[in-house]
Amino acid sequence: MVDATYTDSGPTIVMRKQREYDEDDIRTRPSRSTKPRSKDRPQFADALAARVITIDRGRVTCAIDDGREFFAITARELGRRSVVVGDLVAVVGIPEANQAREDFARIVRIEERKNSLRRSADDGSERVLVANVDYLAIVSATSNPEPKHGFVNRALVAAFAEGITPILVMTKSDLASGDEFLEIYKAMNLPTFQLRKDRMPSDLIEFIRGKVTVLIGHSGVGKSTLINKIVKEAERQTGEVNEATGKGRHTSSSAVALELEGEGWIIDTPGVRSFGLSHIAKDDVIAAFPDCAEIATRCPKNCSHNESECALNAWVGDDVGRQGRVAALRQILASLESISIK
Ligand SMILES: Nc1nc2c(ncn2[C@@H]2O[C@H](COP(=O)(O)OP(=O)(O)OP(=O)(O)O)[C@@H](O)[C@H]2O)c(=O)[nH]1
Ligand SMILES: [Mg+2]
Ligand SMILES: [Zn+2]
Repeated sequence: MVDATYTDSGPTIVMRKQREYDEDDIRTRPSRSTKPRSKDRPQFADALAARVITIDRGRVTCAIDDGREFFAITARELGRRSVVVGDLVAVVGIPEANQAREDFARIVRIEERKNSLRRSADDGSERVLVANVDYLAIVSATSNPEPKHGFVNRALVAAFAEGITPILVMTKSDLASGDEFLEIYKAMNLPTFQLRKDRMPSDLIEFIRGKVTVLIGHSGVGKSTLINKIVKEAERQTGEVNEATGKGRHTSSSAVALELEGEGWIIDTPGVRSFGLSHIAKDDVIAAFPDCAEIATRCPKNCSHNESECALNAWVGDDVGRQGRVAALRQILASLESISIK
C-alpha cells in the first residue's frame, strides 16, 4: 500500500507497511463513534457524492458540493474499474478542512456515466477522455495553429455518437476571420462563438452556465487562455505557439474541471494530436442528421451516401439548407472513413 504526504512542492510518495485499507483507516469522520455500524445498514450509506475533477499521473482529485477538494483512491471493491475526469462518485473518509491529508478518501462507487467522450488510439485501444458532459466545445484558432476541418469533423462525430451537444469555438479572431472556415458548418446550426483573448467571452459564459462543458482542440489554440477568462481563479498555465512550426507546446498535461461561477463546470484538456474514431459507426453519424437519416433509409444497401444512387441526391434538389446539411454530413463521413481504414 502506498501512502503519500503533501508538501508545497507536491506529493512525496512513501511506501508503508503492506496492508489493505479498510473503513477503520478513516479517522476523519467524527460521526464514527456515535453511529454504530449495523449489519443491516447498506454498505457505505454515509458515502458522499463527489465529482472527479482531475487525475494527474494517476492521482485522483475529487470535489464535493461545499467546495472541498481532496485526493482519493478507488476502493478495492471496484476492482480494475478506473475513474475519469467528470465521473460522479461516492466517497467515504473525506478529510476535514485543514486536516493533515495523511489518509486518502476512498471512492466506493462510480455512478453510471450518462456519456463518455472517447477516442481510439492507433493500436485500436480506446481512451475515455471525460465523462458526463453536456457540451463538447470544439476549439480551433483562426490561425497559429491553422484550423483543420478533419479535426472538427471527427470531434463532431464523437459528440454525436455520445449524444453530447457540440459547440464550435473559434479563438484568435484578432488574427484572422474564422468565417470561411466555419462556412460548411452553418447549415448544421451549431452554437458557434468567435472569440479573441482581449475581449470577454460573455455570450459563451452565458451559454454554458449550469452545464458541464469540455474544451478540446489542438495544442496552442487557446483553451487554457479561454478558461482563465471564464474562471477567475483558474490560473491555468498557457504557452506560446512555436513560431517556426506553428504548433503549440502541449502546455496543459492533464484534464482539469473548474467550477463556473454560479453553477456548472468547464473542463480544460491537454491539446490532442489526433482524434481516432474507429469505435464509431457510420450510422451514428447519420443519426445526428435526423432529416437525412430518414431519407437515407431509401438508399441502396451499403450506400456510401456519396454516390449517384444515393437517395440524398434527389432530396437535396435546389434547397440550400438541405444542400448545406448533406455537404456537412458527407464531409464528416469522409473524415470518419479516412481514419477508420486500418
Ligand atoms: N492573438 C491571440 N493569441 C491567443 C488567443 N488566445 C490564446 N492565444 C495565445 O495562444 C497561445 C496558446 O494558448 P494556450 O491557452 O496555452 O493554448 P492551449 O490550447 O491551452 O494549449 P495546450 O495546453 O498546449 O493544449 C498563448 O500564447 C496565448 O496567449 C487569442 O484570442 N488571440
Ligand atoms: Mg492548455
Ligand atoms: Zn445514400
